[in-house]
Amino acid sequence: MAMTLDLFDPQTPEPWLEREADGVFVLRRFASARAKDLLDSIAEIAGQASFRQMVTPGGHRMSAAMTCAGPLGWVTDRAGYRYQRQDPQTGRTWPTMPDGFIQLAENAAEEAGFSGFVPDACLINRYQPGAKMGLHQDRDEQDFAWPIVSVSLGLPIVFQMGGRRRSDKPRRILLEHGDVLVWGGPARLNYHGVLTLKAGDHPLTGPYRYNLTFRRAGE
Ligand code: MD3
Ligand code: FE
Repeated sequence: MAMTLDLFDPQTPEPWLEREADGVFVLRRFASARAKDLLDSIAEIAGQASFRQMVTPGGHRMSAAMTCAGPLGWVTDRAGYRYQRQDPQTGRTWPTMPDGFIQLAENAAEEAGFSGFVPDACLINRYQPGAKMGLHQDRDEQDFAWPIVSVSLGLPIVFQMGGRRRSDKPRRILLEHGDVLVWGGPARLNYHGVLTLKAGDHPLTGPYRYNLTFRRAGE
């Protein structure tokens, strides 16, 4: 069967841009056409650095399973949150960030007005039904002038976009397969999280939702 690129195929919709706030954009379906490749890469990375549920400094096991790719990886344990070059599970460096990841992150950041974004860390979150991520800030990176680019794959989830303070009432945004969030500027340190993943069966990811977050963590 000949492979053709059909612009009217609902599996490969044309992306569209939604501005949520100053410095915050959702590039709807921006990663749809590349989703299969991204998922193949995730499986390859997980073969070298397996998904694990890390422990917070407070001693709670996170409900999302995580792994990383790139020169730096984000970890948490009883000692704290940090970026480091070694996977604590193996003592080896994290798997290489695939070129397709870097390209996607750079392209998405450019669309949202952040040119020259070169990630040095990709945190991969895997949510199973019941998993969530409470409101938090991402502030372990060195330079908050760089945005964070997040890619949603698989089952949909409700994202909570909070404000500067934890007490600011969050807005709810549904993130679906292929959506890319670019988050920078004055909103970079805003609180955010996701509600509990509901059970489902996605044609490409089965019971899971994956989230890739691309960061510039070092200098
Ligand atoms: C807003 N991940 O990995 S992605 C995280 O769906 C994280 O897995 C969530 O929060 C997830 O830290 C949300 C969207 C996102 C990522 C980073 C941000 C939003 C952000 C950093 C600052 C502000
Ligand atoms: Fe975060």
